[in-house]
Amino acid sequence: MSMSRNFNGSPDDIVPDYNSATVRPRSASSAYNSDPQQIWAKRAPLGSCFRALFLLLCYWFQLQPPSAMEAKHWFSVVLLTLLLVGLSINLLHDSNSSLRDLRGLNEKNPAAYISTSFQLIQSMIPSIWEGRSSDPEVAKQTGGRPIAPNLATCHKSLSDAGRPVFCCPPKRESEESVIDFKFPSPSTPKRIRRPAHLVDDDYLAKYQRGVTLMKQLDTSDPRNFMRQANIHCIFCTGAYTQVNSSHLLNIHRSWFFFPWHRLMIYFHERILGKLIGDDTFALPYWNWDNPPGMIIPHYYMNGSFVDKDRDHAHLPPQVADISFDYVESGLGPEEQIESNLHFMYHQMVSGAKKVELFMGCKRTAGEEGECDGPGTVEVAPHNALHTWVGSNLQPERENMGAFYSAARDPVFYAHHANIDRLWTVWRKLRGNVPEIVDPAWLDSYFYFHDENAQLVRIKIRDALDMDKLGYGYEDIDLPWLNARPKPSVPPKIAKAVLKLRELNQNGLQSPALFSPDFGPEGRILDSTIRAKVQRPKRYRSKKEKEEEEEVLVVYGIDIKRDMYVKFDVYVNVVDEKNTGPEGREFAGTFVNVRHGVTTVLNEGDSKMKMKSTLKLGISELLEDLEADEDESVWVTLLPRGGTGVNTTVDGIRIEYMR
Ligand SMILES: [Cu+2]
Repeated sequence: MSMSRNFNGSPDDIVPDYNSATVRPRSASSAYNSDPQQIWAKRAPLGSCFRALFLLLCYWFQLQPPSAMEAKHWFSVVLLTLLLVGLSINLLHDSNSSLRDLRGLNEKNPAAYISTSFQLIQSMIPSIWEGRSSDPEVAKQTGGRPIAPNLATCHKSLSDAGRPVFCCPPKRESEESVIDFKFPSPSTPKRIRRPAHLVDDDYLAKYQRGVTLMKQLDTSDPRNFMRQANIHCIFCTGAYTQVNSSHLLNIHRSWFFFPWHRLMIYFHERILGKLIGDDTFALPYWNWDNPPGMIIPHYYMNGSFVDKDRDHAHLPPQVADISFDYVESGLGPEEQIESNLHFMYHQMVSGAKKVELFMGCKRTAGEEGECDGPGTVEVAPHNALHTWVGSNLQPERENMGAFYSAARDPVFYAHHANIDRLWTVWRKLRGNVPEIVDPAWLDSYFYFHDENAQLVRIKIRDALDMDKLGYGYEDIDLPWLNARPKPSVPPKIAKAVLKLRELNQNGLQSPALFSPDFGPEGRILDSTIRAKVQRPKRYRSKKEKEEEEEVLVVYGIDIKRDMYVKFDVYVNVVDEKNTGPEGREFAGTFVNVRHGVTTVLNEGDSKMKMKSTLKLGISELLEDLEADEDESVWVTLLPRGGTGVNTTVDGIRIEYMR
């Protein structure tokens, strides 16, 4: 489907320049490293083939001086040369032990040398072939085009009960004029976002007036509060199809999560500033990762900040449970705060050592580029807190607890300001290195209305520099930075207990232990699942561990109904029921928030149901549990609050991520 609309007065110049771009990923450090040469090299580390060729030819000439060689020998040499040169072009990776062995053999044992050479060449061919064609994961990593919404396609939605839900703008945005985003002038004062628990009354009066004015705008004005809220509904339910595709566009559970939400609240903030005539106005952030900020900020109980659809048991002074289990944690305020800090450490530090683990999976255009794999912070606190705030009396836990209605609660914007801030904190912790340099991400673009109600097109690459965007965050302590959890049971004792339990599998007392591949039907998460998972590598050096994070992959997560789903994952845990994020055995969590609505497809559209993948970085955890030289680990999946009944999991495995 193509877009027909005016863009700066000149038609047709929207789609071509962004969508015809050939994508040549070039990252060297990112987890999305998609350079085909590197991927193949990883699969078949061959070393310098030129060197092999040289050694091989030298030996050939040693055996048979050129003068004594017949024509067919020359022919073989030329053939061999061509073959090796061809391979070398694709495979310039220098560190191959086979080749080192080859050189050694050259001096000691000529016969073994020749046979090894040919084995090496033989071994190259199938592995290169496989690398190119048979592994869908590899094929996926090598391609991918940027994503963009087709504004002419907004779909209707229906609630679970079949009641229509209107998220689409009253008039198609494809009929509006569009301009490209321009950074604000560097001379305009920077907007500094402050923690919500520290803002003063004057500021609040201003902010409150902004929200009131926004709510008073007519719904024909895209800056109207409900229209703002509906942007989130549109992008979380897949209400737009993608440009040049009949596939729906979603921004959650992938690498679009952080930048898209940044942009959404960025324009929201500027609109508020415009309405109150203050170009320094900045949103507050709900500082739920810091003890004094771990309650819903008090002012959300007043005036236009009120939303009656919140869980009344969670209003101030209740301490937030940032890894909400759908049932009350039963922890006192002090214990809850401590648990939250350990959980933050896990989501921001030990579980987020590689880009994909934090940012989410690589989603690119079309059905073929689809993925479903959220990053640590998106899963929780983000998802968990959405649900924790939403009303337990509403069918879909509206407002905050369902994506379609979440942004109707003013606290949404402070929640997302903190999410956005944590992105910058994580970035800073890793030295402000660009996290993703893949054009499929950088050149993806979205549309928002700016403070003048003008539709603006903006690329992800323009959403990465806060200074240029003209806003920033007031610094605040990161009390979770040193909250590294400790094993809840001394590791040696834990391992002895687990071994004993395994031996007594048939005994009445012992919980069943499954093989980590749960079969094509998967396993229902209606009760605790335990599996013994093999570790492909042991005895890794410190350097190897730094370069390659060990990742526990819970794959094939199939959520059969639109429900809140939460399960926690533990490694080598003895008593999971009494171990939370404060225990080092806690390896992470999976949380699904309700969407709240079903999108009604336009004719000819395709909707793909995809299973989700949870990736958990466990290198540091394994060290702390003294398990990093073990050949296997015991993994426990613990469904929370009865939320796993409609969910199956296909299995668990361990991978390594660069
Ligand atoms: Cu969202």
